[in-house]
Amino acid sequence: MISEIRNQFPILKKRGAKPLAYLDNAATTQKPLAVLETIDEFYRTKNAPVHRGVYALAEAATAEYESVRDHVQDFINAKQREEIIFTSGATAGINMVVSGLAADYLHAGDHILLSDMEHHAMIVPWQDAARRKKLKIDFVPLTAEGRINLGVYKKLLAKHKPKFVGVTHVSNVLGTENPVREMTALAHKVGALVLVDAAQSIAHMPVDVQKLNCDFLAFSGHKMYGPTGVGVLYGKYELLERLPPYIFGGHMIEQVTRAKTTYAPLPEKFEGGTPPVAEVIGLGAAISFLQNIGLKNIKKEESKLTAYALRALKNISGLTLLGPATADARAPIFSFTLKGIHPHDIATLLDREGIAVRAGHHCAQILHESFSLDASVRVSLCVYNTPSEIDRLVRALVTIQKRFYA
Ligand code: C6P
Repeated sequence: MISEIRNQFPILKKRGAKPLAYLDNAATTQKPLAVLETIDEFYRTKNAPVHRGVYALAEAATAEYESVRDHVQDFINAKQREEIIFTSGATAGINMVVSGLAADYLHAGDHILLSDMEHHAMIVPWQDAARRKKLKIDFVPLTAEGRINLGVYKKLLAKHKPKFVGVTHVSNVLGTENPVREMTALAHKVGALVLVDAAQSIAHMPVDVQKLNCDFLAFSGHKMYGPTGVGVLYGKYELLERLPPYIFGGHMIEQVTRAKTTYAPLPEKFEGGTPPVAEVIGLGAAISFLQNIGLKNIKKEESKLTAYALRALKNISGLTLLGPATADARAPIFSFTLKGIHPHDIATLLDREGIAVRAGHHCAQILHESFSLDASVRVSLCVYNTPSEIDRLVRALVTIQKRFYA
C-alpha cells in the first residue's frame, strides 16, 4: 500500500548521495503523477481562457474548471456550489473574509477572538483591520500540552461577546487538532461568525463544513498534493452574498457604466481577473488522489505513524516536544527543540543526511512566545512517509547531539 502510494511521487525516487526523506509536508506536500499529468495535459491539449470564449476549446476549459467547483463542494460537503470560491491559497481566503467583514459588518469596539496558536495568516490581517476599524483582538491561551484552553475560550466568549472567532483546525506547529465543531457551536451562541483555517487539516482528515457548521473555511491546494497558486474559500451563501468583493476587475462584474458597476452573483463576485485555470484543474486531480485513498484511511494510517513518531522522539534525551504527547486529536506534525543546539543548525545538519525539515518560528511567533521560544525544528509527515524515515531522523538527531555534546 505505502509503496504504491510512494510510487506515485516522482520526487521521492530522486537518488542523490542520500535518498530524500521529505519531512516538511506542512509547508508543502509533494505532487503525485496524477496531478502532474493533469496539469501537463491541460497545457498541452486543453489550454484556453475560461468564462470568455465561445469556441469549443474555451467552453471545454470552462466546463472542466467549473466541474472542479462541484468536486470541491462534494469534497467538503458544502450545500451549494456557489459557496466555493477559488483563491490563490489559504492566506488569500482569510484576507477576503477579514477585509469583507471589516468593510461594513464590524464597528469600533467590536471584539475579535483568535488563539495563541494561529498562523500569521490569521493574525496579521486582523491586526491591520483592527488598526483601521478600532477593533479589539483577544487571544485564547494554550494549555501546557499545546491545546486551546477551552475554559478561557468560554470565558472570553461570555465576557466580550466577540463578533468573530478565527481558529485553526490543526496547528501547523503543534499538530493539535482543535475541537472546531464544539468551538463553533459555542461561538454561535454569542452571535460570533467563525472562520476555520483548514490549511493543515484538509489533507489529513475528512472536513465537512455542514457538520462543523462554520461560517467560513479556507485552505490551500499545495498542502494537499495539489499545485501552488490555488486554494479555496468556503463561505455560507447568505454571508458571502453580504460580503463586498475583494478583487475588483474583469469577470466579477454584472454591468459597468461610467457612473457605476454592479457585481456578478456568487461565486464570480469573488473571482476577479483570469483565474488559475490549470491550478484549479490540478486541485481537482489532488482531491481525486485523496478520495481514492480515502480521508478516513489517511487519518487512521497517519495516526499510527504519529504514535510511532511520538514514541521515537520521546526516547531522545534532551529533546523537548511542543504539543500533545499522545496521538489522539493530533495530526503528524512535531515541533521540538534539542537542548543546546539551535534549530537552524539541526535543520542544516539533517539536510546533509538528506532529511528535509523546517526550522524557525513557522509563521507562528505568538505560539513560540507562549512557549518562551524563538524557534523550533518541525517535522511534518503525510501519507507517503514511513516509520523507517522516522528511524532515520532519530538516528541523525542522536548523531548531531553526539557531535555537539562531544
Ligand atoms: N503554513 C508552514 O507551516 P498559504 O501560505 O496561504 O498556502 O497558507 C497559509 C497558512 C495558513 N494557515 C496555516 C495553519 C498554515 O500552516 C499556513 C501555511 C506553512 O510551513 C507556511 S508558513
